[in-house]
Amino acid sequence: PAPKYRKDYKAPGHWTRHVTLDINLGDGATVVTSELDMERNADSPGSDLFLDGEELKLFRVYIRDDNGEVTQLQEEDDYSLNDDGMLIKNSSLPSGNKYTVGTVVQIAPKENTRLSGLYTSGGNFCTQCEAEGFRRITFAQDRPDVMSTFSVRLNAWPSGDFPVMLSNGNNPVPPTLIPSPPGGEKVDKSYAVWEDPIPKPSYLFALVAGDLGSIKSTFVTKSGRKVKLEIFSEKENVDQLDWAMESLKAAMKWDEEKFGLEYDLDIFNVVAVNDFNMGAMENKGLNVFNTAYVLAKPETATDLDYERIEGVIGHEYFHNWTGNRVTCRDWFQLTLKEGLTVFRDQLFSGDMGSHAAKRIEDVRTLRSRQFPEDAGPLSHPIRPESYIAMDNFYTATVYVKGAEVIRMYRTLVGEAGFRKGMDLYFKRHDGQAVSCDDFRAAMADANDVNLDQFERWYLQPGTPEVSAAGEYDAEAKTYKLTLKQSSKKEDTLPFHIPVVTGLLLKEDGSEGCVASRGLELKEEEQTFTFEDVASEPIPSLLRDLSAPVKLRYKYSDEDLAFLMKHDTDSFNRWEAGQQLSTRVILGMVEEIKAGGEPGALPASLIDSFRATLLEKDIPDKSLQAYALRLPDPATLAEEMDVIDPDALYKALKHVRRSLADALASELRSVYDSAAPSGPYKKNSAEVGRRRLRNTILSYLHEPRDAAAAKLCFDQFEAADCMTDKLAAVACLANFDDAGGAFPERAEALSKFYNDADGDALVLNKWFGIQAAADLPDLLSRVKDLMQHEDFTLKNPNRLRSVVSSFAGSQHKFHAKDGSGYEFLGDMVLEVDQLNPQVASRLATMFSSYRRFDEKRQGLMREQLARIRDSSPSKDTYEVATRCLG
Ligand code: HT7
Ligand code: ZN
Repeated sequence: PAPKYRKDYKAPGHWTRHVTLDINLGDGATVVTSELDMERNADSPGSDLFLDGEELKLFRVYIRDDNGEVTQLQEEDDYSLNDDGMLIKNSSLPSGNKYTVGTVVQIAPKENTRLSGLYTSGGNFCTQCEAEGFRRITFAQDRPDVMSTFSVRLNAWPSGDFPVMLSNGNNPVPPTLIPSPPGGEKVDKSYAVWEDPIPKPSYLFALVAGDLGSIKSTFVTKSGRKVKLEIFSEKENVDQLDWAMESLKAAMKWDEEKFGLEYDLDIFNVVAVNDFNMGAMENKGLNVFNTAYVLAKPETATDLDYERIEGVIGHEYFHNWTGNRVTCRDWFQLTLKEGLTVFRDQLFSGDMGSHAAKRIEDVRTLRSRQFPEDAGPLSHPIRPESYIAMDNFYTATVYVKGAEVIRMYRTLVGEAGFRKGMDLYFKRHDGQAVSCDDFRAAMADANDVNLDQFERWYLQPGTPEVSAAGEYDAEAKTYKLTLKQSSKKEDTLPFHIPVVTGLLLKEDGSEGCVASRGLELKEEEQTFTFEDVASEPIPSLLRDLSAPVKLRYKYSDEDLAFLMKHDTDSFNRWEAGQQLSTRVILGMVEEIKAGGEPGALPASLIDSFRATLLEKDIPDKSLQAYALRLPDPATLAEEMDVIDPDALYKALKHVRRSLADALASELRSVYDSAAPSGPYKKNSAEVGRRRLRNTILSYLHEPRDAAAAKLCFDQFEAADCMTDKLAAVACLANFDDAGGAFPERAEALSKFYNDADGDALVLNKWFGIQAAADLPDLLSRVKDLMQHEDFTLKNPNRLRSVVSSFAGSQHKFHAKDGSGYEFLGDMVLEVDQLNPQVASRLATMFSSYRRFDEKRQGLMREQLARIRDSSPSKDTYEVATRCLG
């Protein structure tokens, strides 16, 4: 398959101004009649017309000129077909400026296992059109720079199976029975009409039809318009929709208050479906969601699930302006909408809860997912230069680093300046398909600043490193800070990096920060001077992680302990603790690699953990919990020259166990004092309390002895919500029950399964904790799990709950004999037959192979080559070949 290049962008020779669809959803095949009202692009007269189309059975193609005259087109004479679509010769098109192209095609939604285009989930019809799914429904200009209004008529039979028929926009005709002809055969058919008056690209088209339950509400916009809100799910789950509705209303209000952005239609619908490749989709006025990001009740959803639902509901809603009204010129610009919308959802979640906790969570994701991606063969700039399968570019880099880039604009121009930039962006580009350069220009022009160099964040991949060194002049009372930037990627030009820096006086940390400045590092090396610094400071650098870079500064252990205690930036207080534990863990990794056994933990680490554990004045218990968590394996692995998964596993286990032993009584007493004192509540204080207590439970279960098993089982039995229940059973899953030991494990897992009572999302958790358990024979247990009657490869959530959980838990995946790799290779090949998008994503789990020892590299490369050589889908082929380089 041939790649597409960003540099080759060309506007189309024709524009589709309006799309009329008539879709027959029957028991058998689905027939789609479409009419595209076209207008020639005056800039490229005489162009042929290309319509994308894939796996469509074509019945006929016709043209209607602007006098209403219809001509049937003939293959070869008038048009040609290939696997990608249809090329209609200019000579077969009317010479006038405007004309209509009609096609009639047949598709097979029930056989659609790719979950792209129109497919069925649980007997209901639904669509997923981003990035290139619309072409699997009908022939069309399936490219984001072609924006059209839509009229959709849905016809369905038998009518009783389709009480719900939805599409984008307004609904002049809700589901209505088609009258049978007098005296004729009874027609048990119904239809509905939807009109979307706001031009949109085809990737935002959606339809949903079937038998669903719903909850309803309304939202009155700031200008007084009443919007009808409705959230749909399978009928048995409607009791789990309230939180999504509450989150939606909060998001609508927040966007009005923070960005002045008001919803523009009279209807906003959300539908939850069980079979979905990603998290959710922002189709205009009809968001479609993976059930995992909608359904919640305390008995089945954890606090983290609730937070994710709030964030994703917000994210998809915010796309209405950042993505839908102003969309992408081409798919290379994906971060224009995704980076910006992730940033907006991060701000929203911070405003709804705690900014510091949210920032820590987001930085953990950046470091554990994006930094490794940027260090491996799939590394790409946030605005990629080429792709084979666009679906492969919904990456941590485009989304998460993209959001960091947007955050840097705000750091550089300030909150008010950022709002001015956003206002100008909407003023200039509402209704347009634009580029990342247009966004940057709006930010620069609104604030009268030069952001030319800032473009390098869009052009250059890789995680820059910033090293810092400071010098205090006691006589002059100045502090000179020298910052240097570098990159592991060759030919990288200096980035424009905001380095927010605070200074804390060593002698009297209690005075807090004496100076805080937003430094702008633009050269390879720059020195910044702080005046009037009374005594020697310790710098607090890159506050709140003001840029997606790796910072190097030679802090002593005492400096870090000082910052943990005194830094006025709560993110950097957490960061200092992470650095301290990273240092200890990596030191142990070296000892283990050198053939030794890991030694005792330094007293400084135990003391700082004790201090954090016993700290009484942390109002936000989530922050306290995060400060007690060790850096995750993926983040630690990033700091190793050659990743040694066995040594890393051993070191981490040793540190966790040593902390559990050294602080046993303190951990237990804080665990006990954090026990629930009343009925379940979902407020931030209670969420923080549960988070802290369950973080402590994960230490307390480390001895893996009878007492620890009992403690976990007691929590499991007493739990009044999924958060506490899952935390307990996840710990129990780690107890090795070989030979009948620890019967609590099987008992809890069996009870958990029975309590699930078939709830798909709870069963995903049940599969997930077992597939990620810390057990020696994990792979064979995973293979057994896949024989379970509730396991299926066809549902992406279920598949990931086993396969991705196993591979993501690292240690057994990287077993030296290559068994984990062979398992993943087999899975990729099998799933690729069903769903290439999901398979190629699984294949990316091999992408860090170059970071491992020769033997593991060879074993992973073998699997990648096996995948590449097995004629896989273009999605999976692209991942395998890019990994192999
Ligand atoms: N914009 C949406 C992306 C998405 C997607 C992409 C490819 C294949 C399937 C997909 N489902 C959703 C989701 C978002 O980022 O908001
Ligand atoms: Zn998005």
